Amino acid sequence: MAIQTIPTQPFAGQRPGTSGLRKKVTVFTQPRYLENFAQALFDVLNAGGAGGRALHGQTLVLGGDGRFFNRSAVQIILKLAAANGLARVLLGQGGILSTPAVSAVIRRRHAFGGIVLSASHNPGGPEGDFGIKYNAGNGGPANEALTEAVYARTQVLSELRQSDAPDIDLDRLVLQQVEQLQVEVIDPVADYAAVMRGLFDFALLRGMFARGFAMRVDAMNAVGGPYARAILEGELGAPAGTVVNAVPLEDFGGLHPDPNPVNAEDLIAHMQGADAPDFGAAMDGDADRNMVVGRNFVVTPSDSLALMTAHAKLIPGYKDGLLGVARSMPTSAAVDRVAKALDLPCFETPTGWKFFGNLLDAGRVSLCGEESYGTGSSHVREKDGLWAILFWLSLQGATGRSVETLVREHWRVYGRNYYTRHDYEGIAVDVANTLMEALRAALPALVGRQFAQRRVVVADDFSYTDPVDGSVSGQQGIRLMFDDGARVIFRLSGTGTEGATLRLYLERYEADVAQQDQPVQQALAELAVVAEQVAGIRVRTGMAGPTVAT
Ligand code: VG1
Ligand code: CO
Repeated sequence: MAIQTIPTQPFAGQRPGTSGLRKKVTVFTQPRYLENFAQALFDVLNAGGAGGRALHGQTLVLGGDGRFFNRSAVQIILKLAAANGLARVLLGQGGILSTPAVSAVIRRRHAFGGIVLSASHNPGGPEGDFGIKYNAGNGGPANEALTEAVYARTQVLSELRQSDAPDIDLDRLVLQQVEQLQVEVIDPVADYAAVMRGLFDFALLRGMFARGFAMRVDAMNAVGGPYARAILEGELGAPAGTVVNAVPLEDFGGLHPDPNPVNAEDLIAHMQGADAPDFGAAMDGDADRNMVVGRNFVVTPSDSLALMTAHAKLIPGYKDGLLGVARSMPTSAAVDRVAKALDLPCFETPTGWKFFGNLLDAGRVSLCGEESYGTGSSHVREKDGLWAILFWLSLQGATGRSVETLVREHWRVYGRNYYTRHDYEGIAVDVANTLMEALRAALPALVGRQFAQRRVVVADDFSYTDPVDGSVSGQQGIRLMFDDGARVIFRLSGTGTEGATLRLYLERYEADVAQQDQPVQQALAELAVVAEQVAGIRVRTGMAGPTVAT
């Protein structure tokens, strides 16, 4: 075994997006593509790119969502890690670790950081997507300064350092050696399960299942399966079969592991009808997203965050109250109303979990959420699908109320924020950019403009100044805010791998209980018309409507 120095050339476009570097598998499997990115990351970290300490002699956590190329990518990264001075890698068995589990392991074991191999909710398989993301010592996604430094490094890289050692055994829970690097294969679930035990009343949950509470969790053939099975069926005594599609498959069995009513239609179908279970839930590819469903009733992620905030004191891990809450800008303002009532600080951040890290580290917030089916708390530094499911299960156990009753009561007290997201996928990149530029240029003239009974009070391009480190992130989404609290937001996705995806977010507030039961798309139809009038999406893209509306 020897460490070799291999010449390489930069690949264009290795810039991480909303959540790491995501590309087609066919791109990632080009010789030296993954190697280059990992080498650039190690170079930046060894130069003190994560707060001054070098990576040399440190411990890194490594695992992924089990998608196609996961196992090969692990072997590649280990060979580079061994040649770049790491002392130890904690590797999830089989190369498996969910995103929240990576975060939990980094924090519990005081690791230097971790690498997540996942393209999250993007489809997998040889024709699908792959991804890689670095998480820092706090367990959270690297900040923009670090990801930009890694990108810059990829553009000038000329050498790889890697070991020519043979592949290691990913599946046995033993200590192995690659050069001087120790690779410890760990149980992917143990650390994560310990964190959950510390937050929730497992005895209460066990009692619910003992009394016949029926639940269906769809893991969508992705990485959440082993976690949900071990905790729900193993520790909490839910009947076998409570977790379906529970074995992570390289192509997710052809499913699109994005837990929304469109992609998780099988779960939605099971939650309809008289014999439906009490509670349904789904997770995404890397198990950081969640969808919560009651009998004949789907919970909007923005409402979920608001409701969790309102009831947090019922959960042992949050019984002393919350420090504050944060939501991404496009997420509905439902949580703002709860925060106001509870006198809690409430922050609005750009899209992407990395922006919550500083607020969590500084003790300014306890719960965070995004409209894209992501909720989480200070227990890790990622959104966490199974945590959210256990939270909702606990709320039902503590109150004796159903999902639907909990949400309807919430609307009665706080009002309802009707909310939808329209995705226009696969737009030509230049068409999407021109659309956004035209909108930006039109902003000054939009302020004060009247659309039917509403008037625009704010029209801007969202810019965020991190209250902890003062860093500024501009151009985070175009907002039209109206005098009645309604909002229309436009932004381009930063996780796609084909063309551009335009996301249109629509929201309006309804205080009148008698008006809270309209079909969502109907309730927001007027705002969709305004969006079209302002942005000309259909004219510019030639699309008759969104590809997905959730
Ligand atoms: C999307 C979501 C965003 C989420 C991100 C990563 O990003 O909108 O809220 O944080 O995915 O989630 P974008 O840039 O495509 O809108 V995951 O579960 O894919 O890591
Ligand atoms: Co995800």
